[in-house]
Amino acid sequence: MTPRGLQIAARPHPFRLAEPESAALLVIDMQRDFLEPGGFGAALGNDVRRLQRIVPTVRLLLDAFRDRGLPVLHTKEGHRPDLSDCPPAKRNRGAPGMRIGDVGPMGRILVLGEPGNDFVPELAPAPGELVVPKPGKGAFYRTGLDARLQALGVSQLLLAGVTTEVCVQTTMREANDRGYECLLVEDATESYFPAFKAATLEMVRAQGGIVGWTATASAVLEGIRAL
Ligand code: TIU
Repeated sequence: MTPRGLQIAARPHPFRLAEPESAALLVIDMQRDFLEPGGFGAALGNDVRRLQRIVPTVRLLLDAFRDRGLPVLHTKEGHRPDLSDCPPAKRNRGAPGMRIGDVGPMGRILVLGEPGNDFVPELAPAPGELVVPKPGKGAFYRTGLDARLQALGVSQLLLAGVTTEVCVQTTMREANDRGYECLLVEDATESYFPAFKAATLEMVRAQGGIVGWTATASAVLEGIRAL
């Protein structure tokens, strides 16, 4: 049982943990395709180095959840090799040097099973942790994630990963609409655009937490350690 009143110091107000096993860490798309040169993020014209600095912080969260035996899930954005799950509306977006499915230095861009589509080594899933491949920005679109979370008895999600205003925010909104309480870990998420990250954190917690909560990783770690 959670000690009565156990909370994470969060904004716009404290985040009360439900039963410990009800809170899962959802790590969004910490893949080479977004964090390393030669992947999808770089092909879109982004400076991918910005995203690399959150890796140690995400690792601290992973270690804390693992130590406590709390649920951990990892999403992975990618498409089938035949690209049957990649609509032209996605493949043709932007003006990238390489498109989804083209061959780059880490294999085919944003294609499941390619070296560049794998997780960065420091954040590789541990045995038993769920990996959720996803064709879209949101982790609930064509994945079965909702059913998996329900089967685990999860009602609260602590979100980390990239990019803040694209896949993370989309997933957080999807989760909120499905009834999950969501907390976005401020220094365990990153964007190619600092202003977009800042705006996302603000819009999540505005209006009394219209989408959910935000908190620092140290506040989350303190809350988890108290469990
Ligand atoms: N381009 C961009 O910012 N993000 C994505 O395409 N996917 C994710 O955010 N994972």
